[in-house]
Amino acid sequence: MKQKQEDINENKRIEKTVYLCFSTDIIHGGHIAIIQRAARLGKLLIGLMTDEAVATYKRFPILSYEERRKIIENIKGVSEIVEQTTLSYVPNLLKYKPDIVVHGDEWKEGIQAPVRQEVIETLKTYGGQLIEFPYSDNEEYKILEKNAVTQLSIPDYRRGTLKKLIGLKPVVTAMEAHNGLTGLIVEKTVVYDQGSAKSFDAMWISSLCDSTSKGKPDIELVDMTSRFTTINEIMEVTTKPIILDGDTGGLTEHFVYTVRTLERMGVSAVIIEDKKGLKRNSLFGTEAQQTQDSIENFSEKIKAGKKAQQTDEFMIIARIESLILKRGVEDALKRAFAFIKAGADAIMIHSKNKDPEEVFDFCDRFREQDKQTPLVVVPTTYNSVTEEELQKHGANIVIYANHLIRAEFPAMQKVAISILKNHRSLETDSACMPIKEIITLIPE
Ligand code: SPV
Ligand code: MG
Repeated sequence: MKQKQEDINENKRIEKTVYLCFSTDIIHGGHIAIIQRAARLGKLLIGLMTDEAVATYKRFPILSYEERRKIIENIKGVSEIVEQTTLSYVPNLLKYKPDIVVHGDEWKEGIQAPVRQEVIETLKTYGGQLIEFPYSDNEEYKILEKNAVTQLSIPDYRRGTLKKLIGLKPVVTAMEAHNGLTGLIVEKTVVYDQGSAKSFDAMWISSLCDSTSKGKPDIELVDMTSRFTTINEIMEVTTKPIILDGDTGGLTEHFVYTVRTLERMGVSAVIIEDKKGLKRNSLFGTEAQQTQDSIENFSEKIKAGKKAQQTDEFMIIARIESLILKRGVEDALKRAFAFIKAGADAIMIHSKNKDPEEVFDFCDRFREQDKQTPLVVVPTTYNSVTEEELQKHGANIVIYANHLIRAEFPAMQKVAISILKNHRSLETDSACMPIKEIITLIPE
């Protein structure tokens, strides 16, 4: 009789489907314990987050989806693995209708709370159940995660993450950073909206912002040694891939050294623009005297850089200034194909028009002939365009080139003015972040 009851229980157990989402790439005892507990409730379906989903909400995964899948499918108790492509569980819950969703109870608070709420509401629609296990705050596991972050900042790992992201995401976004603090903002800012997460994928070390933060004009006056110091400062406290605005690249004889240094540092890409002589910021357009380099000279510079390059992951990106200098889309296309022939890994097309039409035109015509080479765009002046629209026209990387410094300057100036006017700081206190908050930004 006892045997029979156990059989019935066993059958009931098998009937239930249990869903457990996994995003981690460091599998430890805590994960095994939760898998075992979940498996006791029924047939265990693991929703394994894709690399893109993990990279967007947490950090770049050290182990790829495939590697993680191989490990998890061999853990006792796991019946099946399915892809979870978003932070939100909803698409998978509606698709697989698991009877039970299992999670640690730590997600009741903080960034995951809206994701949890969505799970509860979706389960309600078909009579599913959420089971939460008490979360154990194990110090050892926290150290493992810290070590993973350290590993991500190692040059040999960091360098390749840009190429990987281009392969993973429909569009890669980069935000400018000009010091450790702005680097931390790019690294850590995440926005959660309806169960999805969005953060910047990469950092742009702008010549304009690096120069401006030093109170200098953007004319290649801040030398490479100083630019390397800025990069280093940012790298020390962040892990996301770095794209350097390399201005004109300087003399070809100098550029080859720059390439090697950047690779050694773990920078992912350098973008050099096809200008020569005294470089002025592109947003001056034709108001400033600027000279475009010849296709031949610039191609030679690219070729030399590619020859000097030691790793496969580093990218040399050619930036075309034809639209800035009002030479038209035809000239820009001619240059793009010549620079790719010279070895450029991607093309950046720049424009200072208010609307994106000429950039769209360039991208569409470029994509008619080349479906592969990544395209980079910088929508500073044509800023009503969305990332999705740019992506539809074939753009792969969208750079927000100068926004943090432009936000910083007026905010600081306003505070300075208020203190001068009031002879005290009380009136401006609400415009300043409390010290308690600002220190939470800084890693220990
Ligand atoms: C920079 O950010 O320094 C750039 C982009 O080169 S732009 O300022 O638009 O020329
Ligand atoms: Mg620049």
